Amino acid sequence: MSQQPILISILGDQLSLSLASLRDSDRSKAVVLLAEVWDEATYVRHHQAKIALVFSAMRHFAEDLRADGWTVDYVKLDDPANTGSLRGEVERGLTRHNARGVRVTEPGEWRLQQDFDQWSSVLGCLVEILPDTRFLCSKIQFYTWAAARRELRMEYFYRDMRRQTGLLMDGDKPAGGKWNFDAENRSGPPANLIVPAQPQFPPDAITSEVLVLVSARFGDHFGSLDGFAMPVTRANAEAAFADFLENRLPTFGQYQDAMIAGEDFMFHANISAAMNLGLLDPLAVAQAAEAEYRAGRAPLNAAEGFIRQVIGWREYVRGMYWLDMPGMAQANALNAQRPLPEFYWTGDTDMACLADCVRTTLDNAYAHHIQRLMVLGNFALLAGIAPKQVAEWFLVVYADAYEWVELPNVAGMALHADGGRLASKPYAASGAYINRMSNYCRGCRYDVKQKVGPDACPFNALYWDFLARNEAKLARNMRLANPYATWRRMSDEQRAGYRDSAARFLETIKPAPAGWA
Ligand code: DLZ
Ligand code: SF4
Repeated sequence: MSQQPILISILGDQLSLSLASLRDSDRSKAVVLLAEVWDEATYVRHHQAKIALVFSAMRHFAEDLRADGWTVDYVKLDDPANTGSLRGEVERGLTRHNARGVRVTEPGEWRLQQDFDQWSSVLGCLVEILPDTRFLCSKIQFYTWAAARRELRMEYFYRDMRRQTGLLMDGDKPAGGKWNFDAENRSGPPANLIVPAQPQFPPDAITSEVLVLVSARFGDHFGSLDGFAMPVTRANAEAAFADFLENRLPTFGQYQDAMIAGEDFMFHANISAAMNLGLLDPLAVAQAAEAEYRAGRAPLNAAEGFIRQVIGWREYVRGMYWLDMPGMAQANALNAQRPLPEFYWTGDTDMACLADCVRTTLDNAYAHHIQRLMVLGNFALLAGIAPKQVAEWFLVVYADAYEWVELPNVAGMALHADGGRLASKPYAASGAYINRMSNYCRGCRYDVKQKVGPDACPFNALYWDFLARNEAKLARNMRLANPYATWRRMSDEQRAGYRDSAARFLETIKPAPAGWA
């Protein structure tokens, strides 16, 4: 290279050839740096499969970049000179390539944004930070949307995104005459439901090498690498998504909220890990889902439900994250202080629903939406587990979890720690909900129909205990008017029975030992 090159530093979840920092650069005057670093692999003790996925996808992406004509410098974790930090690797890269400056795309997490903001002064060179254009709504657009409103509900944001993208629009009207078909996404699972198998992507040579590395260096982290078969390239991810469109999208809408013991993926697309890494483009997947509906191969409630998650909820939580950080990480509106139970790490509990949700999390670094929200999240909400501990757990255990998406979902949606900024009411539910939406209760030692006592489903007493404990904060919420009216109609004895049963159950929960996460 005749003149000093620019160093383009790409993070492990920025694996898109259309990335802003690449799109604006000249291949002949740039070196792309990808670095596996100890700091990113351990700032929380990520699930082993999550680390394997990120490293393998990074190594495959380096190959894609080279094939696309880029000069790539790839630093492996076990390179003896590896400093262990992103900043350290960028500093070494600048010297190695005699580069004149650094170009990056903004990171997905606030802690890294703080770090990037110092790079220019610390490294003593020009550091250009470009917006992440893989999101459909820029931060500025979201801040402008938020500034004009008192209540920041996803539904109105989603409608704007539908209008902006033209997805599922007939002129200026929503397809089918309604914006949201959520009410048609709530069937429980019938006994004979057949769920198609997930596509598998067995390890190639690159992934096999990564699995050996992760097992040697992170073998004491949560989770298993057995049967690792996640998509690690764009081609894999596109094949996984095509399989979803063909085999599961038509049924996805109806059973979006259903759970069956041992059916770890149900009809879900299971593309969030690949999409959050950058292997799939959100707009393209939403357009493909619409095309299935327009071609008559998928019903509207399925296509709309899927598109709402991708262009509505996903973009909305990302906007809320940047709007509310760093406060979001500290929020604890319900003053929940209980430590995280040990069974979140081991799955060792008699509650069949929770045991199965932790098991799939250990096995797959995945649980589907309703398992996360209405079993794992709901229990943490009702039991009053400290939001920071719950958030850290979710960030550790799921392959798709980066703080921009995980924290608003946990602190805002699941735990109501933000006092209702994201969700108009807490997603609190008793055992009856889990029984309606799953077959878990049939295999449980607790009885979902019993209200109190040692054999009653713990969710039942915990539900009323939660409402009673938080009455001063929640009773004025119109959406909780019915449950609070029921609570007040109960006899003193009934109320005391629930509270006593909940207290006895909570006493039996063993907290996780310090240092798990
Ligand atoms: C999650 C992750 C892991 C495990 N390892 C790396 C790494 O070694 N190098 C890297 O650039 N990125 C890694 N990542 C992804 C980052 O943590 C992610 O970019 C930030 O959390 C921002 O979303
Ligand atoms: Fe879960 Fe209660 Fe059903 Fe057991 S009875 S599976 S604890 S909801």
